[in-house]
Amino acid sequence: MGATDFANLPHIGESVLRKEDYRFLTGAGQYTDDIDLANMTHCVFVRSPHAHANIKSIKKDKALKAPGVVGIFDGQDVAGDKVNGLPCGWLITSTDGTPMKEPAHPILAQGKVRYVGDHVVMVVAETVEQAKAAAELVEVDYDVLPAVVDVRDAATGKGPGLHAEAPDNHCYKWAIGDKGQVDEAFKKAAHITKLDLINNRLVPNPMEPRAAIGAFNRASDEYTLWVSNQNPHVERLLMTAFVLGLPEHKVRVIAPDVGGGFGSKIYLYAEDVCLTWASKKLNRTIKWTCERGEAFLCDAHGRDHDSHAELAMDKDGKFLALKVHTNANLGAYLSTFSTAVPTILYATLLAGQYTTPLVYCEVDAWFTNTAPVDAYRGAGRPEATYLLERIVSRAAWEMGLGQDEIRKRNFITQFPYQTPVALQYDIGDYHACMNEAQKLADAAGFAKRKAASEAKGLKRGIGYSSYIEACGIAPSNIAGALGARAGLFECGEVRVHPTGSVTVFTGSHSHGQGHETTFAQVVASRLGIPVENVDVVHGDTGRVPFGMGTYGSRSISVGGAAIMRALDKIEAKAKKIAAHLMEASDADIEFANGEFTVKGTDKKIPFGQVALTAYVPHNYPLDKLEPGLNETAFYDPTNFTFPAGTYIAEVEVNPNTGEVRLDRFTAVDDFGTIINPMIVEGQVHGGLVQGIGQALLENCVYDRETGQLLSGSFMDYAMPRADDFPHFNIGHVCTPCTHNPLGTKGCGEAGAIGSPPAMINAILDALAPLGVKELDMPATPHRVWQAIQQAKA
Ligand code: MCN
Repeated sequence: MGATDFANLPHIGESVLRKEDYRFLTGAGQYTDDIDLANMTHCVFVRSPHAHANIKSIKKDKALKAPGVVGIFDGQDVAGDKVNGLPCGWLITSTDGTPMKEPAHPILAQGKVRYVGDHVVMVVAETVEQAKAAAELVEVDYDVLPAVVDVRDAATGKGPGLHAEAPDNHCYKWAIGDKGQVDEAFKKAAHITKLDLINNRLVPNPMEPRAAIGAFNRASDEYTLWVSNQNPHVERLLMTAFVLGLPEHKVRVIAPDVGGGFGSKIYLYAEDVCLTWASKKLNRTIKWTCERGEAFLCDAHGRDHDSHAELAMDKDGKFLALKVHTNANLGAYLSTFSTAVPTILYATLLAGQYTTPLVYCEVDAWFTNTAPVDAYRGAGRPEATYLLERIVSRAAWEMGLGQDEIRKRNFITQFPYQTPVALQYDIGDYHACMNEAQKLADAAGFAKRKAASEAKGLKRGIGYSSYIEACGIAPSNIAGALGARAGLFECGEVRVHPTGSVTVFTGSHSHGQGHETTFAQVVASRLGIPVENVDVVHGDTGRVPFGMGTYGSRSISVGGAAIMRALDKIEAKAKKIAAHLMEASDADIEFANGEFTVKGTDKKIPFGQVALTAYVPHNYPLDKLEPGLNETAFYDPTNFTFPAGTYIAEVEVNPNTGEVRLDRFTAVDDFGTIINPMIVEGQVHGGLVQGIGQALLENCVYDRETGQLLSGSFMDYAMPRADDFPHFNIGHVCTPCTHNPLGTKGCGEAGAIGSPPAMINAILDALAPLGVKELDMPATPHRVWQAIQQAKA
C-alpha cells in the first residue's frame, strides 16, 4: 500500500484517545520499582564524592558485618570475574585517520574515580535501609587529584589527564566538508557574520528515575533484567556480547512501563550490568532504584558545546559558506552513543533549510571530570539548529534584513536536495511553514504590540527559527560506514488471532509517546478492525522477536514501517485464503474496510472469517499454504525522515529586572502524514517545554575548580513549570515522507530542536535597542540584566 492510500484510511489522522492512559491515570502502570519479587534484595551504590581521585584503599569489613548485608563488591571483584567495561556504540575516526580514544569504562571504578558520582562499590542487603546503612560503613580512601570540568579548559590543555589513553583529554578531532573551498568562498564574501556561543549542559530528568532488577534462575541458567530503558534488545546485546560474555538467549531484558527517558535511558549503564552479574554471584534477586539526587549525578547529561561559527554572504544576504568549530564535552567516559552526537547527528544538520553550497565543520571532543554526556532529546540536532538559527538571525540584523526575509532568500525549494554535509533531504516546503507560522503568530501585528509594550516600559522582541532535523537514523549500511556499531532497522510482528483480534509486537519502545495507541491505529486502519481489537506489545526481549528501540524519533517511521511490511504479508496471505473460500483466483481478490471482495462480483467475506479459517483450516488450501496468520518483518529505511518547520517566539523583557516573559509561541511543523494529531500535539508541547526550558531556565553547572555538581537538585536546577508558558499556537504543513510506506516523519524531538534559538533571537531582538548583542542560555533574569549592564558600560 502506498503512502497516499495509507493517509486516507479510516483511523489515520484521528485523535484516538490514548489506550494506555487508563492504566496510567488510575495508578495501574507497572514501573520497574513497582515490581516486587520473592526473596528480593536491595542495592545501593557507594559513589565518588570527588571529581578526580586515585583510590588508595577500599575497606568493606565493617560494612560486611552490618545487619542484613548480603554482599559487597568493588572494582577488584568485577575485574576478578573478568567483567569488561561498558562499550561505546559508535566509532569516530579522527581527521588524521586514527580511531577515537576509547578508554575503559569499568562498571565499578578500578583504582581511579573520574567524576562525582562515579560508581565505586555496590552494597546488597535485605532492605534498602540496611543497604544504605552498610554503605555508610564502607571506607574508601582517596588521593584527590586536580579536576577539569569545563570544555574550554580541557580544550586549552588546562587540568590533568583523565585517562592514560588520552593524556591530553582529547578523544577525537572530526571534520566534515571541504575546508579549502569554504576558505575560498569566504574570500569572495560581501559580508561575514561571526558568532561564539555555548550550548548549555542539561540534565534529562524523566519523571521516573532509572531502576533495575537483576534475577538469576539456577534451574534454567537464565538471567532476567527488568530495567527502565528505551531499548531492551540493544541493552541485552551490549551487555551479553561486550561486557558479561553471556549467551544472549540466556538473558531476558524487560523494560516495563517507563516513565520518560528523553534519551537518558537509551544507554547501557553500569548499574544494570552490576545487578545482572551480582544476581548470579549471590543467587539472589537484586533491585536498585535511583534516587533523584543520584540521577542528577550519574544519568548521562546532554549538550555542552562551545562553538565558533562564521557565515559568509553575498551582498543580498545569500549564504555562500558556513564555517564552524565546536568543542564538545564528552564527560569522563564514553557513554553508549555519545561520540555520534557532536559529529554525525550535529554537523550533518548544519545546512539547515538553506541552499548554503559549502559547509565545513570541525569538532574536537574532550574528556572532562563530569558525568558522561550523550543524546538528550534532539541529540546533536538542537545544537546544530541553535548555532545555525542564531547566526542566521544575527546575519539578518547585520545586513539590515528581516529575520524572515533572510531565511526566505535562502530556503531550499527543489527536492530531493543534496546538502554539502552528506544528507539528502527527500521533501519539504519551507516557505509554506514560514508563511503559516507568520500567519498564526500574527507577525504583521508585531509592531503594534511592540509599541504597546514600550508604553509599559517593556522591551518586546520577536525571534525566528526555521529548523530541520533528521529522524530515524538510516540506512544501516551507511550508518555502519560512518562508524555505527549497530544496525538501525526495526522489527514488527503482527499476530492475528483466530477470532480476528490482533497482537502486535514491536521492537520500538514507548515511554510516553503513545505507541500503544498510534501503532494500534495503523494496524486497525489497515485491517479494517476496531482500534480496541489491537494490542501492542513492546519492551520485552522474551516476547518481541528483535528491536532497536526508541530514540531519534524513529518509532512510527521505522517501527511503524516494519509493522506495515508485516501487514503487507498478512494481507497477501489472507487474500489467498479468501480466494480459496470464495473460489476465485488470488489476483481477483481486493481488500478494503475489513472485507475481502472478488473484483467485479458482489461476493465478499469479512476479515474475521479469514482469520478463523487460518486457524481452523478445514476448508483451506493446505497443499499450497501453511495455516495460521502471523507475520514478522524487518524494515531498514533507505533514508532519514526530515521534519522541518518554522517557530516564532515573542517575548517581553523588563529592562530593569532582566525578567523575560514569553508572550506567544508559534510552532508550525511538517511531520508528513500524521497518525494521531492529539498525540503529535502533545509531543510538540513536550519538546517545546524542554527547548524553552533550556533557553530560559535549565543549566547544569559544575564547580570549575572542584568538579562538584552545583545544580544537583530541583532547588538549583530550574525545571520549567506549566505557568512558565503561554498557550502554544501549533500548526502543520504536510509533505509526506517519500520513502516510508506511511509518509510519516518523526515528531518527538522537533519542539526541543526548534525552540531554543527562537527564544534567544526574540530576547536579543527585544534588547537590540539597548545595544545587547550577546546572550548565552539560559536567559535567566540575572544574565539578561548583566547583559544590559554590560551593553550600557
Ligand atoms: N506520530 C504520529 N504521526 C507522525 C509522527 C509521529 O502520530 N507523523 C506519533 C507516533 O506514532 C508516536 C508519537 O507520535 O506515538 C512519537 O513518534 P515519533 O516521532 O516516531 O517518536 P518516537 O516514538 O520514536 O519517540 C522518540 C522521541 C524522542 S527521540 C524523545 S527523546 C522523546 C520523545 O520522543 N522522549 C520522550 N517524546 C517523549 N515523550 C515522552 N512522554 N517521554 C519521553 O521520554
